[in-house]
Amino acid sequence: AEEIAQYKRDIAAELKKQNAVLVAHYYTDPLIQALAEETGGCVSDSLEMARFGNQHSAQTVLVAGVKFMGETAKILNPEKRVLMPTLDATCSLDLGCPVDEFSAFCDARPDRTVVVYANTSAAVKARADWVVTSSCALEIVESLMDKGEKIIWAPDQHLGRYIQRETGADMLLWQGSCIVHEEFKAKQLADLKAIYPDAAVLVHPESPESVIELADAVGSTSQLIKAAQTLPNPQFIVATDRGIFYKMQQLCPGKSFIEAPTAGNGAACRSCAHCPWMAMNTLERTLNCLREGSNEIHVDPALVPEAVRPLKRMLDFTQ
Ligand code: CIZ
Ligand code: SF4
Repeated sequence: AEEIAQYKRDIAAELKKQNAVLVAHYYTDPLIQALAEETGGCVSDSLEMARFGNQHSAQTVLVAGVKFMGETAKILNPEKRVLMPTLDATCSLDLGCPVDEFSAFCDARPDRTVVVYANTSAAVKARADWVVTSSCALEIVESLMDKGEKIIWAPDQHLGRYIQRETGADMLLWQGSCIVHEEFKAKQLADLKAIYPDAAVLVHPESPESVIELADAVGSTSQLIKAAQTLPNPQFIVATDRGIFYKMQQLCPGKSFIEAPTAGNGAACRSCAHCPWMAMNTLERTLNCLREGSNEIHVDPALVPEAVRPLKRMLDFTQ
Protein backbone atom coordinates (compact mmCIF):
# COMPACT_ATOMS: atom_id res chain seq x y z
CA ALA A 1 0.00 0.00 0.00
CA GLU A 2 2.85 2.38 0.84
CA GLU A 3 4.45 1.52 -2.49
CA ILE A 4 1.23 2.34 -4.32
CA ALA A 5 0.88 5.65 -2.51
CA GLN A 6 4.47 6.50 -3.42
CA TYR A 7 3.83 5.73 -7.11
CA LYS A 8 0.76 7.92 -7.05
CA ARG A 9 2.63 10.83 -5.45
CA ASP A 10 5.51 10.48 -7.90
CA ILE A 11 3.23 10.35 -10.91
CA ALA A 12 1.22 13.34 -9.70
CA ALA A 13 4.45 15.33 -9.23
CA GLU A 14 5.74 14.39 -12.71
CA LEU A 15 2.43 15.31 -14.34
CA LYS A 16 2.62 18.75 -12.76
CA LYS A 17 6.27 19.28 -13.58
CA GLN A 18 5.76 18.33 -17.21
CA ASN A 19 2.45 20.14 -17.80
CA ALA A 20 0.91 16.77 -18.56
CA VAL A 21 -2.58 15.40 -18.07
CA LEU A 22 -3.59 11.78 -17.45
CA VAL A 23 -6.57 10.45 -19.38
CA ALA A 24 -7.75 6.96 -18.43
CA HIS A 25 -10.32 4.57 -19.86
CA TYR A 26 -13.03 2.96 -17.69
CA TYR A 27 -11.43 -0.45 -18.27
CA THR A 28 -8.05 0.40 -16.73
CA ASP A 29 -6.92 -0.47 -13.22
CA PRO A 30 -9.03 1.39 -10.61
CA LEU A 31 -5.78 2.82 -9.18
CA ILE A 32 -5.08 4.52 -12.49
CA GLN A 33 -8.64 5.78 -12.81
CA ALA A 34 -8.50 7.25 -9.30
CA LEU A 35 -5.17 8.88 -10.07
CA ALA A 36 -6.54 10.47 -13.26
CA GLU A 37 -9.39 11.95 -11.23
CA GLU A 38 -7.17 13.15 -8.41
CA THR A 39 -4.78 14.92 -10.77
CA GLY A 40 -7.35 16.84 -12.80
CA GLY A 41 -7.38 14.43 -15.73
CA CYS A 42 -10.35 12.41 -16.84
CA VAL A 43 -11.80 8.92 -16.74
CA SER A 44 -14.18 8.15 -19.56
CA ASP A 45 -15.00 6.24 -22.72
CA SER A 46 -13.03 6.59 -25.93
CA LEU A 47 -15.27 9.37 -27.28
CA GLU A 48 -14.89 11.61 -24.23
CA MET A 49 -11.19 10.72 -23.91
CA ALA A 50 -10.73 12.06 -27.43
CA ARG A 51 -12.69 15.20 -26.67
CA PHE A 52 -10.90 15.84 -23.37
CA GLY A 53 -7.41 15.45 -24.83
CA ASN A 54 -8.44 17.77 -27.62
CA GLN A 55 -9.75 20.53 -25.36
CA HIS A 56 -7.27 20.41 -22.48
CA SER A 57 -4.43 22.91 -22.50
CA ALA A 58 -1.70 20.51 -21.31
CA GLN A 59 1.23 20.09 -23.68
CA THR A 60 1.53 16.37 -22.93
CA VAL A 61 -1.38 13.94 -22.90
CA LEU A 62 -0.71 10.66 -21.11
CA VAL A 63 -3.23 8.11 -22.34
CA ALA A 64 -3.90 5.03 -20.18
CA GLY A 65 -5.84 2.69 -22.42
CA VAL A 66 -5.03 0.91 -25.65
CA LYS A 67 -3.08 2.06 -28.66
CA PHE A 68 -5.93 3.35 -30.82
CA MET A 69 -6.81 5.78 -28.01
CA GLY A 70 -3.30 7.22 -28.00
CA GLU A 71 -3.33 7.44 -31.79
CA THR A 72 -6.68 9.23 -31.74
CA ALA A 73 -5.29 11.76 -29.27
CA LYS A 74 -2.27 12.32 -31.53
CA ILE A 75 -4.33 12.65 -34.71
CA LEU A 76 -6.50 15.30 -33.07
CA ASN A 77 -3.49 17.07 -31.50
CA PRO A 78 -0.46 16.63 -33.73
CA GLU A 79 1.30 19.48 -31.94
CA LYS A 80 1.01 17.83 -28.52
CA ARG A 81 3.16 15.08 -27.09
CA VAL A 82 1.14 11.90 -26.51
CA LEU A 83 2.60 9.23 -24.23
CA MET A 84 1.30 5.82 -23.19
CA PRO A 85 2.36 3.53 -20.32
CA THR A 86 2.98 0.84 -22.94
CA LEU A 87 2.93 0.71 -26.72
CA ASP A 88 2.07 -2.99 -26.68
CA ALA A 89 -1.54 -2.55 -25.56
CA THR A 90 -3.49 -3.27 -28.72
CA CYS A 91 -7.06 -4.42 -29.36
CA SER A 92 -8.44 -7.48 -31.15
CA LEU A 93 -10.69 -5.24 -33.25
CA ASP A 94 -7.74 -3.18 -34.47
CA LEU A 95 -5.70 -6.36 -35.11
CA GLY A 96 -8.58 -7.95 -37.00
CA CYS A 97 -8.90 -5.10 -39.49
CA PRO A 98 -5.63 -4.69 -41.44
CA VAL A 99 -5.72 -1.65 -43.69
CA ASP A 100 -4.80 -3.35 -46.99
CA GLU A 101 -7.57 -5.91 -46.76
CA PHE A 102 -10.03 -3.35 -45.52
CA SER A 103 -9.20 -0.84 -48.25
CA ALA A 104 -9.68 -3.50 -50.93
CA PHE A 105 -13.02 -4.43 -49.37
CA CYS A 106 -14.13 -0.77 -49.52
CA ASP A 107 -12.74 -0.21 -53.02
CA ALA A 108 -14.89 -3.08 -54.28
CA ARG A 109 -18.03 -1.36 -52.93
CA PRO A 110 -17.63 2.31 -53.82
CA ASP A 111 -21.35 3.01 -53.44
CA ARG A 112 -21.18 2.51 -49.65
CA THR A 113 -20.35 4.99 -46.91
CA VAL A 114 -17.50 3.69 -44.76
CA VAL A 115 -18.18 3.81 -41.01
CA VAL A 116 -15.47 2.51 -38.68
CA TYR A 117 -15.36 2.07 -34.96
CA ALA A 118 -12.73 4.11 -33.10
CA ASN A 119 -11.02 0.79 -32.25
CA THR A 120 -8.98 0.86 -35.49
CA SER A 121 -5.59 1.99 -36.74
CA ALA A 122 -4.92 5.49 -38.03
CA ALA A 123 -4.68 4.04 -41.55
CA VAL A 124 -8.13 2.47 -41.33
CA LYS A 125 -9.57 5.72 -40.00
CA ALA A 126 -7.96 7.52 -42.93
CA ARG A 127 -9.90 5.24 -45.29
CA ALA A 128 -13.22 5.96 -43.54
CA ASP A 129 -15.96 8.53 -44.07
CA TRP A 130 -17.00 8.37 -40.41
CA VAL A 131 -15.44 7.25 -37.15
CA VAL A 132 -17.88 6.31 -34.38
CA THR A 133 -17.72 4.90 -30.86
CA SER A 134 -20.35 2.75 -29.22
CA SER A 135 -21.87 5.79 -27.51
CA CYS A 136 -22.75 7.56 -30.78
CA ALA A 137 -22.86 4.78 -33.38
CA LEU A 138 -26.64 4.37 -33.33
CA GLU A 139 -27.40 8.05 -33.92
CA ILE A 140 -24.78 8.43 -36.61
CA VAL A 141 -25.92 5.36 -38.54
CA GLU A 142 -29.52 6.52 -38.21
CA SER A 143 -28.70 9.91 -39.68
CA LEU A 144 -26.82 8.29 -42.58
CA MET A 145 -29.74 5.95 -43.21
CA ASP A 146 -32.12 8.92 -43.28
CA LYS A 147 -30.02 10.33 -46.09
CA GLY A 148 -30.41 7.04 -47.98
CA GLU A 149 -26.81 5.93 -47.53
CA LYS A 150 -25.72 2.29 -47.59
CA ILE A 151 -22.98 1.44 -45.14
CA ILE A 152 -19.81 -0.58 -44.72
CA TRP A 153 -19.37 -1.19 -40.99
CA ALA A 154 -16.09 -2.27 -39.38
CA PRO A 155 -14.69 -3.94 -37.44
CA ASP A 156 -17.02 -5.22 -34.64
CA GLN A 157 -19.63 -7.59 -36.05
CA HIS A 158 -21.69 -7.82 -32.85
CA LEU A 159 -22.03 -4.07 -32.43
CA GLY A 160 -22.71 -3.81 -36.17
CA ARG A 161 -25.46 -6.42 -36.06
CA TYR A 162 -26.99 -4.74 -33.02
CA ILE A 163 -27.11 -1.38 -34.80
CA GLN A 164 -28.50 -3.03 -37.92
CA ARG A 165 -31.31 -4.59 -35.88
CA GLU A 166 -32.08 -1.34 -34.08
CA THR A 167 -32.03 0.93 -37.12
CA GLY A 168 -32.82 -1.32 -40.08
CA ALA A 169 -29.93 0.31 -41.97
CA ASP A 170 -28.34 -1.45 -44.95
CA MET A 171 -24.98 -2.43 -43.41
CA LEU A 172 -22.28 -4.71 -44.72
CA LEU A 173 -20.39 -6.01 -41.68
CA TRP A 174 -16.69 -6.66 -41.27
CA GLN A 175 -16.28 -9.81 -39.16
CA GLY A 176 -14.16 -8.54 -36.26
CA SER A 177 -14.85 -9.08 -32.58
CA CYS A 178 -13.66 -8.10 -29.11
CA ILE A 179 -12.01 -10.98 -27.25
CA VAL A 180 -13.46 -9.75 -23.95
CA HIS A 181 -17.11 -9.22 -24.89
CA GLU A 182 -17.44 -12.24 -27.16
CA GLU A 183 -16.78 -14.47 -24.12
CA PHE A 184 -20.00 -13.57 -22.34
CA LYS A 185 -22.39 -16.54 -22.38
CA ALA A 186 -26.19 -16.35 -22.64
CA LYS A 187 -27.06 -19.67 -21.00
CA GLN A 188 -25.04 -18.93 -17.86
CA LEU A 189 -26.33 -15.37 -17.80
CA ALA A 190 -29.93 -16.60 -17.83
CA ASP A 191 -29.06 -18.95 -14.92
CA LEU A 192 -27.51 -16.09 -12.95
CA LYS A 193 -30.55 -13.90 -13.59
CA ALA A 194 -32.69 -16.61 -12.01
CA ILE A 195 -30.51 -16.52 -8.88
CA TYR A 196 -30.71 -12.71 -8.64
CA PRO A 197 -34.25 -11.86 -9.72
CA ASP A 198 -33.94 -8.23 -8.57
CA ALA A 199 -30.84 -7.58 -10.63
CA ALA A 200 -30.92 -5.65 -13.89
CA VAL A 201 -28.66 -6.89 -16.68
CA LEU A 202 -26.38 -4.31 -18.32
CA VAL A 203 -24.77 -5.34 -21.62
CA HIS A 204 -22.22 -3.71 -23.91
CA PRO A 205 -23.24 -4.29 -27.56
CA GLU A 206 -19.86 -5.81 -28.47
CA SER A 207 -21.33 -8.92 -26.81
CA PRO A 208 -23.03 -11.73 -28.78
CA GLU A 209 -26.64 -11.21 -29.86
CA SER A 210 -27.90 -13.94 -27.49
CA VAL A 211 -26.41 -12.02 -24.54
CA ILE A 212 -27.79 -8.66 -25.73
CA GLU A 213 -31.24 -10.25 -25.86
CA LEU A 214 -31.13 -10.81 -22.08
CA ALA A 215 -30.28 -7.19 -21.30
CA ASP A 216 -32.37 -4.64 -19.42
CA ALA A 217 -30.08 -1.94 -20.80
CA VAL A 218 -27.72 -2.08 -23.78
CA GLY A 219 -25.14 0.62 -24.34
CA SER A 220 -21.63 2.00 -24.38
CA THR A 221 -19.62 2.17 -21.16
CA SER A 222 -20.87 5.68 -20.34
CA GLN A 223 -24.44 4.66 -21.13
CA LEU A 224 -24.19 1.58 -18.88
CA ILE A 225 -22.87 3.72 -16.04
CA LYS A 226 -25.85 6.04 -16.51
CA ALA A 227 -28.23 3.04 -16.50
CA ALA A 228 -26.74 1.84 -13.19
CA GLN A 229 -27.49 5.27 -11.73
CA THR A 230 -30.97 5.58 -13.19
CA LEU A 231 -32.52 2.13 -12.87
CA PRO A 232 -34.05 1.45 -9.45
CA ASN A 233 -32.58 -2.06 -9.08
CA PRO A 234 -30.34 -2.73 -6.05
CA GLN A 235 -28.14 -5.11 -8.06
CA PHE A 236 -26.69 -5.28 -11.53
CA ILE A 237 -25.21 -8.06 -13.62
CA VAL A 238 -22.73 -6.39 -15.93
CA ALA A 239 -21.50 -7.73 -19.27
CA THR A 240 -18.48 -5.59 -20.02
CA ASP A 241 -14.93 -5.20 -18.69
CA ARG A 242 -14.92 -5.28 -14.89
CA GLY A 243 -12.76 -2.13 -14.79
CA ILE A 244 -16.07 -0.28 -15.12
CA PHE A 245 -17.03 -1.33 -11.56
CA TYR A 246 -14.79 1.41 -10.19
CA LYS A 247 -16.99 4.14 -11.64
CA MET A 248 -20.27 2.31 -11.03
CA GLN A 249 -19.49 1.77 -7.35
CA GLN A 250 -18.32 5.36 -6.97
CA LEU A 251 -21.54 6.76 -8.45
CA CYS A 252 -23.95 4.18 -6.95
CA PRO A 253 -22.72 3.57 -3.38
CA GLY A 254 -25.78 1.61 -2.24
CA LYS A 255 -25.84 -0.81 -5.18
CA SER A 256 -23.95 -3.99 -5.93
CA PHE A 257 -22.42 -5.19 -9.15
CA ILE A 258 -21.86 -8.74 -10.37
CA GLU A 259 -19.74 -9.85 -13.31
CA ALA A 260 -21.70 -11.49 -16.10
CA PRO A 261 -20.62 -15.11 -16.64
CA THR A 262 -18.04 -16.05 -19.23
CA ALA A 263 -16.66 -19.37 -20.52
CA GLY A 264 -18.33 -22.46 -19.05
CA ASN A 265 -18.09 -23.38 -15.35
CA GLY A 266 -16.10 -20.26 -14.51
CA ALA A 267 -13.04 -21.83 -16.14
CA ALA A 268 -10.15 -19.40 -16.29
CA CYS A 269 -9.73 -17.62 -19.59
CA ARG A 270 -7.20 -15.01 -20.51
CA SER A 271 -9.67 -12.31 -21.45
CA CYS A 272 -12.68 -13.06 -19.23
CA ALA A 273 -14.34 -9.79 -18.25
CA HIS A 274 -11.03 -7.98 -18.31
CA CYS A 275 -9.10 -6.84 -21.33
CA PRO A 276 -5.51 -8.12 -21.18
CA TRP A 277 -4.30 -5.05 -23.07
CA MET A 278 -6.02 -2.58 -20.78
CA ALA A 279 -4.42 -4.49 -17.89
CA MET A 280 -0.95 -3.63 -19.22
CA ASN A 281 -1.41 -0.07 -17.93
CA THR A 282 0.29 -0.24 -14.54
CA LEU A 283 1.36 2.51 -12.14
CA GLU A 284 4.99 1.55 -12.63
CA ARG A 285 4.77 1.88 -16.42
CA THR A 286 2.85 5.13 -16.07
CA LEU A 287 5.62 6.64 -13.96
CA ASN A 288 8.39 5.27 -16.19
CA CYS A 289 6.97 6.63 -19.41
CA LEU A 290 6.62 10.08 -17.86
CA ARG A 291 10.11 10.08 -16.37
CA GLU A 292 11.77 8.78 -19.50
CA GLY A 293 9.50 10.42 -22.07
CA SER A 294 9.28 6.96 -23.58
CA ASN A 295 6.42 5.33 -25.45
CA GLU A 296 5.57 8.43 -27.39
CA ILE A 297 2.85 7.96 -29.98
CA HIS A 298 3.72 8.86 -33.55
CA VAL A 299 1.23 8.78 -36.38
CA ASP A 300 2.41 8.91 -39.99
CA PRO A 301 1.96 12.63 -40.83
CA ALA A 302 0.71 11.65 -44.27
CA LEU A 303 -2.26 9.92 -42.65
CA VAL A 304 -3.21 12.70 -40.24
CA PRO A 305 -5.21 14.97 -42.59
CA GLU A 306 -7.24 11.98 -43.83
CA ALA A 307 -7.75 10.44 -40.41
CA VAL A 308 -8.68 13.68 -38.67
CA ARG A 309 -11.64 14.33 -40.99
CA PRO A 310 -13.89 11.41 -39.92
CA LEU A 311 -12.85 11.92 -36.28
CA LYS A 312 -13.79 15.61 -36.33
CA ARG A 313 -17.10 14.67 -37.93
CA MET A 314 -17.81 12.43 -34.96
CA LEU A 315 -16.86 15.11 -32.43
CA ASP A 316 -18.96 17.72 -34.24
CA PHE A 317 -21.94 15.36 -34.50
CA THR A 318 -21.89 14.57 -30.79
CA GLN A 319 -21.05 17.88 -29.19
O1 CIZ B 1 -14.41 -1.91 -25.64
C1 CIZ B 1 -13.85 -0.82 -25.79
O2 CIZ B 1 -12.66 -0.76 -26.07
C2 CIZ B 1 -14.63 0.39 -25.58
C3 CIZ B 1 -15.91 0.26 -24.93
C4 CIZ B 1 -14.19 1.57 -25.99
C5 CIZ B 1 -14.94 2.81 -25.78
O3 CIZ B 1 -15.67 3.24 -26.69
O4 CIZ B 1 -14.86 3.40 -24.72
FE1 SF4 C 1 -10.39 -4.01 -27.74
FE2 SF4 C 1 -12.15 -5.43 -26.42
FE3 SF4 C 1 -9.92 -4.65 -25.19
FE4 SF4 C 1 -11.83 -2.86 -25.82
S1 SF4 C 1 -12.02 -4.52 -24.37
S2 SF4 C 1 -9.63 -2.64 -26.14
S3 SF4 C 1 -12.60 -3.70 -27.76
S4 SF4 C 1 -10.05 -6.06 -26.95
